[in-house]
Amino acid sequence: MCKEANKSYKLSSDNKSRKRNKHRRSGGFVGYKSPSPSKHGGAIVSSTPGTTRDRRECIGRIGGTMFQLVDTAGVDGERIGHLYGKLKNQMEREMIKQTLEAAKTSDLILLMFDAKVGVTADLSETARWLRKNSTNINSRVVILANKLEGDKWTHDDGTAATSVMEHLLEASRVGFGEPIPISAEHGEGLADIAIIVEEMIREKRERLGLVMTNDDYNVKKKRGDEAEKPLQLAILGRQNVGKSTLVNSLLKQDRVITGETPGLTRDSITVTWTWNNRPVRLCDTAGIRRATKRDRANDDIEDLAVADAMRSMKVADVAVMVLDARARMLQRQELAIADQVVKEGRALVVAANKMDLLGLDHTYSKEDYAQQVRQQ
Ligand SMILES: Nc1nc2c(ncn2[C@@H]2O[C@H](COP(=O)(O)OP(=O)(O)OP(=O)(O)O)[C@@H](O)[C@H]2O)c(=O)[nH]1
Ligand SMILES: [Mg+2]
Repeated sequence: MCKEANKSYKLSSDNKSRKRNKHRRSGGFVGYKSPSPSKHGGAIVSSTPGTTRDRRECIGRIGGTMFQLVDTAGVDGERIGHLYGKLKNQMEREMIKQTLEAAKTSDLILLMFDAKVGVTADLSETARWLRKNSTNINSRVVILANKLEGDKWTHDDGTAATSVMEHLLEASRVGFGEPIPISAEHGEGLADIAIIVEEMIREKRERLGLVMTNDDYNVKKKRGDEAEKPLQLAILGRQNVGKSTLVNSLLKQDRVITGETPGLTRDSITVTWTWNNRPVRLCDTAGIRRATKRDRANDDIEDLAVADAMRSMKVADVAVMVLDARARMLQRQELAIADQVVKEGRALVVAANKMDLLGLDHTYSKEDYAQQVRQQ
């Protein structure tokens, strides 16, 4: 069970039942709980392309095997163009940079395409891009043919099923071996991924000379649990005040996307950070606008992002509310957020950002500003 993202990957694979014709799935039982953000706090899922912007990590589990799972923003030819400066959208560039970082640091890259649509120029270009940029010699790319629920598509009846089989054949020529047919929405075909993950974990352990069994892991985890629990720190505030920039400064790396477009962050992104030898779970969240403004915008994704931010605040030990100091005083929305934090019994820290833009001089100092905010 993934705690932060609440994604549940319970996969149990049955290797013996892998006898299948070319694109049939294994008979292994697969249970995949698709994230339901409004209820469970998982990654925001929407049919709108480009919903995922940041790289979101959580712990996946297959049987007793644990691994780190990273969800990334989608890649296509155009977005790759933004990375190499041919196109100039800063947000797109930030998104693809995060995806590239995930690809470079992962052992297994699952490249997913819509098997009903087939191999597009975007998929071929992404495959080329991965081949060129994958710096980890031990990493492996596996193509997932998505949206193949049920078994109808395996019957060659001269109609849509035939084209799916052709798409799979085409995908096998992309250069990463045979694609694995899955249905992410229905949780089908994931046992085949489980087999690959288990294989890769075994290989990696052997390569690194690690002989830790799952029992060892559980003992270690239990000991760790008993030792020191990381402090949960949620960074909250209105849009564009600099929450993500603050997270990156603390981590000393471009871990989350930042930029001048308000509403950039969507999913809450939790990252482990060590401060003074103490583990901290640092959580960047979406900017929170007033409900009236949100109502006017009528954007479901924003509503889900705000709900995710509030959920992150509720599980935090400390909530840091970031202000844009230029406003010189707390906004009504900020008072409402602070009120919620206190009502939830979380410790509240108020951080004034963008002090460099405040125009401080002898008539108005940092202390004057702090005094003004405190009085509110
Ligand atoms: N001058 C100045 N600019 C800053 C500072 N902190 C952040 N910015 C800029 O403010 C803009 C917004 O920063 P983000 O960190 O993306 O803001 P955010 O609060 O995460 O925004 P959302 O995710 O949209 O809610 C970016 O263009 C940053 O470069 C600061 O201390 N000084
Ligand atoms: Mg942000």
